[in-house]
Amino acid sequence: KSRVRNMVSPEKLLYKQPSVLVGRTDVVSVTPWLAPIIWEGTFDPVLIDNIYKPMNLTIATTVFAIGKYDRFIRDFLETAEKHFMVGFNVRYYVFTDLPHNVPSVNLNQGRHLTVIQVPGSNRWQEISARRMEIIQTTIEHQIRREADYIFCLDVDSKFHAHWGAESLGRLVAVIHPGYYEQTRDRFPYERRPASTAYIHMDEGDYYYGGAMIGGFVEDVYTLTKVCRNKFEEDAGNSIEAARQDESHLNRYLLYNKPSKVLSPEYLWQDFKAKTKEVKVIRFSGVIKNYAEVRPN
Ligand code: 2GW
Ligand code: MN
Repeated sequence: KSRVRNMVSPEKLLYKQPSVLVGRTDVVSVTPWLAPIIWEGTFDPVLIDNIYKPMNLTIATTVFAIGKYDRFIRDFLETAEKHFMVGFNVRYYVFTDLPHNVPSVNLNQGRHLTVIQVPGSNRWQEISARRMEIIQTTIEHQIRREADYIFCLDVDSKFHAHWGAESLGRLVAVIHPGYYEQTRDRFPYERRPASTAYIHMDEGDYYYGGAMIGGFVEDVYTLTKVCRNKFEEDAGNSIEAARQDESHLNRYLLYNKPSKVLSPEYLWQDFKAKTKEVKVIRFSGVIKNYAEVRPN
């Protein structure tokens, strides 16, 4: 689709004066390579959405629902309609082996759903590897023409609060809610040098969650292409990274720094109690019965 145009200033919008002295001090809101880390209280959502809205952007959103994960689609879509990129053009792409099980959900104006049939599988390793491949090829054949930005999300999740244009950037990653208080040697990176996802104990920035990748369509295209190739290279050497696609993602992001980092507000887990620095949970993974939803 069209390249992203210059920003248009929000005319006649009254908003609070920004300060260079007063703001959040309990969290770090910029990385050492000067990418913003998005926390509640560091941005004005009305101002940001007003800057981006005149650009008439389209945001692609991909989710996979293979096998019994079809049960998560309804809540995902219904809560996204309430909270995710409200007022923007959104195109959902649902990849599933059971297209007839995709529920019909009422979509707001400017929002569109495409169901794409993909082969089923019983092996997570295969679904995980194929996810990168399918995103890559669908960007090539379709999404590239239809959207400016893309978010690739886990389907076993719900939105609970505002997720808007503050999340847009060239390459966007999210900090995993499980490890942000830990030192890098405790991160579950792939630690075997034989894997192409290998990260040394003394390296690494954050532990990023695999349930959200975002950015310009072309940047996410390159990410999925590289991760897919490395996945396949590992498979050829009979090696599978510790956390599959998440391991490859973390390795990619170490050498290709994200231009924006979302705080764990954008990827929580329902079983985890809220911590004091998290003022709002915007998106979280639901509690699931593993025995019930996962193939053996
Ligand atoms: C099949 C076997 C074992 C585990 C999952 C699946 C499975 C995954 C499936 O039968 N059908 C399916 O549609 N999925 C899709 O993959 C679905 O979109 C789901 O949200 C996504 C990731 O699987 P999930 O949500 O069960 O794994 P989590 O929540 O533990 O995911 C984190 O870790 C993964 C790597 O191990 C991924 O990086 C994922 O993105 C992370 O959030
Ligand atoms: Mn998940």
